[in-house]
Formats: sequence, C-alpha cells, structure tokens
Amino acid sequence: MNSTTRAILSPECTETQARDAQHHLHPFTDTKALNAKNARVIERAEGIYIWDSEGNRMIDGMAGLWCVNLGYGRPELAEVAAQQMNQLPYYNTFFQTTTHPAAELAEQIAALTPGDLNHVFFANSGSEAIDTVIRMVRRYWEVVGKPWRKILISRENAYHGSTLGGVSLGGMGGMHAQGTPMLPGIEHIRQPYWYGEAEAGQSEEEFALECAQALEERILEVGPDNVAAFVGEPIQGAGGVIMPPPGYWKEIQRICKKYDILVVADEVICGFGRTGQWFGSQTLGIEPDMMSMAKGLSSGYLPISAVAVGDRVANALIEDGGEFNHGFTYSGHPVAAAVALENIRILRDEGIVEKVGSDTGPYLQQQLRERVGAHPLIGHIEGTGLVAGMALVKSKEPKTFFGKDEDAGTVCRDHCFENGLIMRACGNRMVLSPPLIISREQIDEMIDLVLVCLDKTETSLKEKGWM
Ligand code: PXG
Repeated sequence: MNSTTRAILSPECTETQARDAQHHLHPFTDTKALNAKNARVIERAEGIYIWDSEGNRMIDGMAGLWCVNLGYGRPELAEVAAQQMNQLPYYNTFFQTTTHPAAELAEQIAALTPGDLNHVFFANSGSEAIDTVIRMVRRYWEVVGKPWRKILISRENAYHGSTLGGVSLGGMGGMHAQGTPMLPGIEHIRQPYWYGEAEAGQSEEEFALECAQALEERILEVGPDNVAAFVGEPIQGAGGVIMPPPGYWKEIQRICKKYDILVVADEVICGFGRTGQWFGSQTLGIEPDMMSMAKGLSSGYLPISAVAVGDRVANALIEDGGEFNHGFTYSGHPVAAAVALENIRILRDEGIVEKVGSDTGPYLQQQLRERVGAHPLIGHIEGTGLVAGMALVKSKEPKTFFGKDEDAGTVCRDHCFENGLIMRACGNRMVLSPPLIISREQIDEMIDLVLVCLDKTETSLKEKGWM
C-alpha cells in the first residue's frame, strides 16, 4: 500500500483513538485540538520507515524524537533486553551494589567520550541528566569551598528538557511562561543564530564572536565568582538546528577558562553519531568538563541517560564530597544498560558513526543544499552529519521571514505527514534528523518528498495570502 492509499480504520484503531481522547494527556499538545481530530496511531516500524494504523508508510525523518539512531527493528536489542530481563530485570545501584551491565556501560561511556570524562552518573531521560548536571556542578563548588558559585548560564532558545531544572535551564519562552516560577540562579544569553539574528553584512565569524562575548558580559554583570557553569548544546536541536558559526565554541571556552567556569556540553541530541563523530563536542571542538547524554545512547529502545564527568569534578566529589544525595530508582537500570551496550556495539561494529561522518552525512548536506536550497521557500540550510535545519522564508532577497501568526512550519509539517514524511517544524524552521542507518538511496527518496511537500506548502501559503 503506498503512502497515499487510505485503508478503512480497523475497530481496534478507532477504539485506541477513543481511549486516547478520553484519558491520555499528551506532552506538548493542545488536547482539545487533538481530540477534535484524533491521534494518529503508529503501529509498527522497520529501518527508517514507520507505519500508521491506516497502512500509510512514512519516512521517519526525525528518528522518532532525534533518538532512534540505529533505526527500527533491530532484533539484537530486543534479544539482549529479554535475556537481561530473565536474568535480572531490576536491581538498584544505591545499596553499595552494582550490576554487570551498569558497570560495563560506565566503562564504555568513559572510553568513548573524549578527554578525561572518566566517570558516569546514570539517569533515565535527558531532563534527569540535566537536573543531575545542575545539582552536581553546584555540589562541586560547595565541595571545593566556593559554595557561592551557583549561577548556571545557558542560552535563549536552548532546549534542556521539561523537568523544573531542565525547563529553567532551557531558553524556551513558551515553556518559561507556564508553571512559574522557574528555578533561581539561571541566566540566559543570546543564541548564535547567524541567519536569523545577525546584522545585515555581518560575517559569520564576527557574529560568532559577538554572541560568545555576550557570555563574558553576563559573567561580569553577575560577578565572575558567582558563576558555576556554562551549559550548551553543541548544535541546538529543538531550537531548530542552529549550527554555531565558526569560532563560537572556541571563544566560549576561552571565556570559561579565563573565569574558571565549568563547561557542560548537552549531548542529548548530538551524541552517538548524529554529527558524524561520536559526540558533537568532537565535531565542534569543545572540551567539556561534563556531558549529558540520552536518546542515541540506547537508540530510544529503552529510556536511559547519563552524565559523563571529567576528572576535575569527579575527583573532588569522590575525594572530598562524601555522599552525593542524588539519584533515581532506575539509575543504571540493568535492562536499559544492556540495551545501551548492544546499541553501542552495533554502532561501533557496523562502522555507522564513521559512515555518517564520511559518506551519508556529507551526502545529505550536499544534496539538501543543491536540491532544496534553490526552493523559493528555503532561505538558508545549516547542519552537519545527519542533522539539518532549514529556514522557511517569504522571500529570500530581500530576506523576509514569516510573521508571528503565519505558522508556515505547521503547514509544511502537515503536508509532510500527508505525503509520507515525518519532518519536524521548530517554529518556521524545518528540521531533519533521520536514523543514522539511512542509505544514500533513502536520502534521495527523503529529499524527493521534501521537495514535493515544499511545493505543496508554497501553494497553501499563497492561498492563505502569506506569500
Ligand atoms: N537536552 C537536549 C539537548 C534535548 O534535546 C533534553 C535535554 C531532554 O531530554 P528528555 O529525554 O527529558 O526529553 C532534550 C530533549 C522536540 C523535542 O520536539 C526535543 C527533545 C525532547 C522532546 C521533543 O524537538 N529533546
């Protein structure tokens, strides 16, 4: 059945939709609006494709939510999970106890991560990893005798999760506006979004310096001795795939070093091959003191996250910190850890990260720029490896963005859904982040669909009078 053929809804599916509408509150969703049209039921998946209950096949251009790096349907992951569940489905890591998978995964993460990130703290989601970062950096400064160093600095339009710590550290205005107040002791500086925010004629390098220097200005405003850490995604993901212009991270690091401020890379999206190296820090030239990771750590097959901790922080906590009063029931969950180990083994043994770096990543970037860049709706394309963001514009020259109420991204996203492609809209930026196992032929197929959907979007936007 091709992607445009519609089957009649099975009774099972309509029942699921009814149950869902009656009882399920979805994340980041206007439930009333959703219930008026019903949720789409996703039933199965294989490789880069997912199928809904109407039999429509879609390319999952988002790898779920930036996480199914290995693609769907790898039996090895199911097998290790079943084996581990039979042997030891759960035990905690609180009671002076550990498990084989948790210890081995800590060792493997320490070996995979760059620099001296030699210790690992486990959690279950990116948000929990970020909460762990917040508590751990503040605890570090307490242990080394500077308990007044509390402030964490991050960026506007950053995404660091949805727990109170994650949402406060993130820089999403719409999230900050709900469930207030946010956590104190967090500052946000401007994001390095050159295409959207640079002055006319400003080079990428000039703009990079200006954005990084906003960090130094803020440090001086709040007092250098009050700042605990700077936290940033190597490439902003949910913010629309904002690729920092050349020189940005180098300057951020210089400033952090000057004022003795810890650097934390939030690798929840960039980690595990997305950028063509194991971590975005390697691609962007960041030498972090700590790294948060989740998503691609298990390719999303089970929830698990981790914070990799460098020697400076780990040694202080271990030698002088006593008990760190923090942790989760499922920290180092043996089944999730076993699945993460198998995921890493496959990524490594099949050379998947290297392939993204040398073959499919550059191919996607080149094809997008050559084929999609010329489309009248696309103002600019940025990204590296298998992650890309595209700015939708009313006009390229002069550069004109859509207005506040002109939701071109959602119009485009809906056309994609209808035409067999999952492409996410972050405001009026369209983003792609497909499974890392995507082949060149499948990239061609995905880009063919992107072009079809952009044409349909252009027609719709003209009908609405937005273009
Ligand atoms: N940090 C980063 C960089 C993330 O991208 C989190 C932390 C939080 O992870 P958890 O596992 O708690 O969700 C994320 C998550 C989107 C979208 O719509 C992005 C994320 C999560 C949900 C939706 O792009 N990123």
